[in-house]
Amino acid sequence: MKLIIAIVQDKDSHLLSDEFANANVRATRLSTTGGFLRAGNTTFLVGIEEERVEEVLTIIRENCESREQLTTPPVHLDTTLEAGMSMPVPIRVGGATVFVVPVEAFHRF
Ligand code: 2BA
Repeated sequence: MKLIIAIVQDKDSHLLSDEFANANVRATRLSTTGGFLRAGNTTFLVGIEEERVEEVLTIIRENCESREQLTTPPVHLDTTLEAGMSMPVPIRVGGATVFVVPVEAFHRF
């Protein structure tokens, strides 16, 4: 068994939940916060048999969209501008950041 940890944008999380349910994939949603943007995102925990990992990755790939977002860098990082005048810069936030990790044991009591 594997544990898939997928961090996705909030905008994609409802559709992804629906698609997991349609495919009979059990998942837990956590409300999380990105360390860089400090904005909300959603983390899914999916415990799944090894032979279904590719299926789950395909569902994630097909339902999570990469988007450009404007962010204002912290003033101390923007050396080109006077203090207090940081300009928004575009960054591309991924469709999903996914970790696949081995599971030593799985119990459902
Ligand atoms: P955030 O940390 O809020 O990052 C949002 C986006 O900001 C990132 O998109 C990336 O485009 C940019 N970014 C992040 N750190 C940066 C840095 N040090 N310098 C320049 N740009 C930076 P993604 O890479 O698609 O990440 C989306 C979210 O996935 C992240 O939100 C974070 O919550 C999570 N994440 C990404 N990589 C991770 C990792 N290695 N470990 C744990 N969580 C991760």
